[in-house]
Amino acid sequence: MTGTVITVAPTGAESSKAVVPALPVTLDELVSTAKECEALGASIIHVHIRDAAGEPTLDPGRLRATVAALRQGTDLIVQLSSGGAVTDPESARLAVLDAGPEMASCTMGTVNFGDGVFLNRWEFIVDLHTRMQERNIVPEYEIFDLGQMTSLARLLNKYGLPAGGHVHVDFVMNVPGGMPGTTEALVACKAVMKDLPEGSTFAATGIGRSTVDVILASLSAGGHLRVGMEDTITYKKGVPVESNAQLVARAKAFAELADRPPLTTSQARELLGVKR
Ligand code: KMH
Ligand code: ZN
Repeated sequence: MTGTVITVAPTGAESSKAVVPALPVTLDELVSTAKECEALGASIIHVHIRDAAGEPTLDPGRLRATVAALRQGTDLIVQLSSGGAVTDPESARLAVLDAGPEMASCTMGTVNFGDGVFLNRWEFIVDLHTRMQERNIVPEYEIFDLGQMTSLARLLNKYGLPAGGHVHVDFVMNVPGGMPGTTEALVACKAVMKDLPEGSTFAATGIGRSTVDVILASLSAGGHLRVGMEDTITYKKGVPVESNAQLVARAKAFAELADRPPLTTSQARELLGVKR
């Protein structure tokens, strides 16, 4: 399939509504953002949710309601974050799977994350991977640094393929503490794709000002794209992002220029082995 899977990551756990008023934090805001982004060519939504005060939460009831509302309002592949915020305990992160998403993230190692630590112990990763296998939830393996690709190869060798049988990774680049958002780093990660099963696919996202560099590098290397206000709140130097739709529209334009237009939601499901 020659098109591009565009994932939108609209909210994240790091920005606050007070500082970024355009950030979708309520369920209504999230669903209308999702609809806009789907219409522009997004096929996956990577979801972090907020509580009534706009703070990050992994509340099980809210997660279930979010999955239901996104399913009802869109055909997007719903990918819940199992990463949460750096302060979330492992038990709450594992319980995210109980909300029954089609996909969930699975980060392949511990990384410094700004002033915090995004902790992902080996045993925790194994737990996430095997629970997703049991529940037919397709993982997106999140890679913040090169060595995490080696951990992924080890995970798959020891514990088998994920639900759906297809391996898809996302290079999350330029987190302060992780790999840089550069073409060189992306090429290094792509080189290690050879250690993953034949046909494995990758997407990439560049945090902050590396966003456009990473879009261009990923498209030119045959990769897919993730964009959204989880990853960048500045459209270009000195210009705040107006909406997630603005970022998806830009990603779509780049993908079309590269002659790899956005895949539809059903094409993305077929590629990634995701069953609705
Ligand atoms: N919020 C970060 C600490 C994920 O969603 O799986 C973790 C994160 C990764 O965003
Ligand atoms: Zn996330």
